[in-house]
Formats: sequence, structure tokens, C-alpha cells
Amino acid sequence: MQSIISLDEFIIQRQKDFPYATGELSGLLRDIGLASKIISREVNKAGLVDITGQIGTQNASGEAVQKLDVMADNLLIASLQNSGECCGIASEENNTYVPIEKSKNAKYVVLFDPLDGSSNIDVNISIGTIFAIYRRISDDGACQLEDFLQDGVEQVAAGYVLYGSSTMLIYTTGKGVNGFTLDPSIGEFCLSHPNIKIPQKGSIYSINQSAYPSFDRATQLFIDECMEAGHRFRYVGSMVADVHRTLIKGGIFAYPASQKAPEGKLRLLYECNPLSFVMEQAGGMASNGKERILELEATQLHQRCPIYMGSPDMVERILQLQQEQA
Ligand code: P6P
Repeated sequence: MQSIISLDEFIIQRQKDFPYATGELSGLLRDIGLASKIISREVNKAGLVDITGQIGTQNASGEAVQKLDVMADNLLIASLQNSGECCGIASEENNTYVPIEKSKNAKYVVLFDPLDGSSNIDVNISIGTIFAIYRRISDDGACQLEDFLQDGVEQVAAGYVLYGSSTMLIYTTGKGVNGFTLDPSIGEFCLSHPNIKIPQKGSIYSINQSAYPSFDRATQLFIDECMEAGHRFRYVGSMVADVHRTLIKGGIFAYPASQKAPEGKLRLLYECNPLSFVMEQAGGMASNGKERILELEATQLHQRCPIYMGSPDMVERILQLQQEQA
């Protein structure tokens, strides 16, 4: 039987990569993995709402039926609170950060989008959880806003879970990117995509082309070139799904600025930074059209930024066009 390496085994094996690691980061990754398994179970039965009950009602066991993104948020918070390794969290579902009192002196903070693309659940399109882990910079005691407003280059780990035809967890700790597929029959994430590397060139472009008229000239020229080159157009409308396809097959995913969204739509801290960390660790690039995403200054928890990410050849071309049009 081919040897199965579970996420837990892999994390413990790789802990040796961090000589001073005290196992706290490993514990956090395991906690996120656990929460993801439960979210996967709930997402996969979302279509059975008649059996599980309408949102806001009580299900057969008398539990309140929650919106899945609220459920995912609560699950991740509960899992991270139990871990004892996290002193605070920030998420798309909470206006401000949430200190964790019982582990207020812990070393790490976690930011996440608990269920990105959740509007796609009703039509059974893949959705995802995105997470970023930082070492706190404030002194011991309750975490501070500064712990969350760090540049993307300071991330100690980041990744995503894709709830698709299978559930996959992909993460990096700065030493490459590895992907794990959930085997529901044993309830384990198993190493399925070791050392993921994005193709240098790509022939798939993923941008909401319906917004073409409101894009800047450089982006319009880039889209024109993609069409002239005969590139394939793929756009799921779920960032984790579009970025994962880009990572595996090559190409470019972009959510540019537009007249309607001058700063773009996607959030820097818990969407763009973690996915850019993964993309760069897989040999790709991620930019806002002028600067590296991971070096953008964070001033607000929910700030947005334009993003172009994927195969270096394609990202470098849009950067060249931006420079020419500046
Ligand atoms: P649009 C989903 O709502 C999301 O936040 C991302 O997952 C996705 O990439 C983007 O919005 C899609 O936005 O404007 O193209 O529908």
C-alpha cells in the first residue's frame, strides 16, 4: 500500500525545519485542519437544507441552523480558542479583532476568511477557507491591533482549504507549498500534492471580463493580448477555486481596480496576503499592479487591494503594461 502521510504526520515531520519551534505553530495548523474537516461536512450537506432545516430555524437536534459562513467562523474561532496557541483572531465576519482571553499570552495571531465565495453555495460551486498566521509583535497580555496589521512578508504560515469535488488543504510555512486531500473514509487530510510549483508560463486568464469597460487601459490591453494569443478564459467567481486552478495549471488570476471598485474588491489581510504567500512559495508572483502584495502596508483590518497573481510570465506582462501606461 502506498504510504499515506497525514497532515498531522507531515506537520510533525516538518517541525524539524524550525529548530526553535516549540510545536505551537504545528498545533495551530492542526486546529485549522480539524475545523476544516467539520466545515467540509457542513458544506457538503448544504444542499439538503430541507433536511437540515432553513437558516434561522432549529434542526432536528434542536440546534440553530446558521448561515454557513457564520458557522465556519464560529468553528474556526472555537478551534483556535481550544488550541491555546493563539492570542487573537481577525476574520471577515467580525468588524474588529477578537482577543482570546484564555491564551492572551500566546505567541500567534490568526486572520481568516472563514468561507470565501459563500454566495456560491446555493449553486454548488466550490468555496474556500483562507488563513494567515503571524507571530504577535505586541508585548504579552491582550493582543493589539498592530499584531494584525503586519505586512504579508511577516506571515509565518498561510494557506487555504478548497471545498470542491474533493476537500483540499494547501499551506506553506515559507519552505514550499504542500497540498493535502481529505479522505472522508478515514477523516484525514493526506499528502496528495507535495512541493507544488506553478508553471512559469500560463495560457489561462481569470478576470471578471464583464467589467472590461471599467478597467484601466493596461488591464484592457492585457485582456486583449490574452484573447489574441488564444488563451483560455476561466472565471469561477470564487477566489480560492480560481487561485487553486491557477496554482496547479498556471495562468493568471486578477481582481483589478475598476471605476466601481477603485481599490478592487478583495481584502488584503485575509485573502490577498495569504494566497500571495502561497503563490510566491510555489514560484509565482502577486502584485497590485505596481507593488508586491506581500509588501503592501496594512492600515485597516478590512482594507481592499487590486491583485494580479499567477505564472511569472503573465504577471510580469501586466506589470510592464502598467508601467508603460503610467
Ligand atoms: P465578482 C466571492 O464573493 C469573492 O469575494 C471572491 O471569492 C471572488 O473572487 C470575487 O468575490 C468575485 O467577485 O465581482 O467577480 O463577482
